[in-house]
Amino acid sequence: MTHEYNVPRTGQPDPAVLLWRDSAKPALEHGRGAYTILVMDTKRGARTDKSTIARRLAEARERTRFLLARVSDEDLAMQHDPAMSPLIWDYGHIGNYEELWLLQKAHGKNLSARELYDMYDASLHPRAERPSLNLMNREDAGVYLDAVRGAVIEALEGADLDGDDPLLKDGFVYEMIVQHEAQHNETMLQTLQLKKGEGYRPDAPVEPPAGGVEYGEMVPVPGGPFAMGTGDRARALDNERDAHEVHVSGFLMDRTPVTNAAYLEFVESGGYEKRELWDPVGWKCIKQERISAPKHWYQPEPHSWWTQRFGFDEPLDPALPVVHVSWYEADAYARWAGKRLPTEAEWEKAASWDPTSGTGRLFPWGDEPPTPEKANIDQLAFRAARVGAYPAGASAYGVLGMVGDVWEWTASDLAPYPGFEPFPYKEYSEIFFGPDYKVLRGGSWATLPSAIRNTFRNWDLPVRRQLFVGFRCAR
Ligand code: AVJ
Ligand code: FE
Repeated sequence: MTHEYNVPRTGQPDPAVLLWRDSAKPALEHGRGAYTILVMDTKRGARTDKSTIARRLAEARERTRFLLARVSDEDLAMQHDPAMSPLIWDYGHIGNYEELWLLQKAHGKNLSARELYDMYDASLHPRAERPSLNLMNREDAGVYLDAVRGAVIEALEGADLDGDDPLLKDGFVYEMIVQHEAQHNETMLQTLQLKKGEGYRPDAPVEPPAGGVEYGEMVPVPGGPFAMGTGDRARALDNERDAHEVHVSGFLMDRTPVTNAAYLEFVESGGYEKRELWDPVGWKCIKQERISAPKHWYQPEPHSWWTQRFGFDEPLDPALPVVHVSWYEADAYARWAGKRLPTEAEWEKAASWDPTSGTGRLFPWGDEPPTPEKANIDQLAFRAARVGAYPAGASAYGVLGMVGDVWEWTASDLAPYPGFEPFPYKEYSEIFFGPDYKVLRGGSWATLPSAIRNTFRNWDLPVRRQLFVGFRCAR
């Protein structure tokens, strides 16, 4: 099958290059130790200028291609897990979603045929169905993505970001698309972690800091009101809005995520055999699936635990945060430890609230953009670091590692904030509201800086373990 687009494909200068002519060239390439993505300051009403938008779009694309360049055509087309799309679907979907929002919805322009929209519409095809679609291969998808991007950059030059259209206002729809590509980058890494056969390891990862702290200390967070969520309409997604006052009672929060060492005690003390520790649905699920340890853990011999990361075997590092656990496993561990999972509100207060100024922070450490000293994000280390390895990233209350390393399960179901309005479409978050989905916070080492902040809400089913997800406890 060939796909036709109404955009010249060759002999044209790349408009993205023209647009970023004046702005500084991205300071660093992947793996060289710092971030290429500038985090705009949403707090003071500043908005991203067009050359920064173009640059961010280019950076997200660079990362997508960096990740996929190391995957064979066969592995790109295969479905590696029934819960995940073939990687080639993600690739085409990234382009089609961009066409839908940055061309069709924002500017009334169109490049491709209806059939392409149908194929790459996530709500039309459950992940298990996606391999049977007549998907574009790497080359065709690459041409398509470039054609869309070329037209997008062209349209951006004339876009009115100061008008009344809420989609374009302050660049919202562009921010949404940058975040979408970033989210799919992380999804693709989840798929690569599930992949069997040849291992996956990118070049030049940055060494995460070696230092860490013992797991176990708890930090007091006083009760009282704080502002949860955000009124930001430029960068935040619909489910993060609006800012609203929430009262929480005083509580204790784990200073760091739960480590492999701590979780191993739970495993070895028979935690997976004690029904009373488990949510009844979780109990049924672990018994049915014969689950007795986090995903990817195994024992070559009794009491020796190893794990597989991206197809490579390594001994379990006791100081790393536990990862690839379901909500049910996190919940059972917390009960076993005499603790509980934090609610979403508790998590956000511990991460964002600055009791001195009485305001929320964009990141745990403040409003300044992430750096490799503050958080393990952006796929630079390509793994989680030991807990407590980023003291410079502490929140106002002194809680560590809230952004980066591993996503953290919370006790809360995904629910709308007061006055929630779906924007720009119900399928982004509204259709997931309700008791089926649990909220995850904080991002992982695989999350791009553009796609994480203290107010960001992620969600998944409580049985899922494919995310780079761990947890911390409260009491
Ligand atoms: C917010 C991460 C749960 O991956 O399903 C991607 C984000 N929305 N494409 C997902 C999303 C549309 C979403 N999560
Ligand atoms: Fe998507």
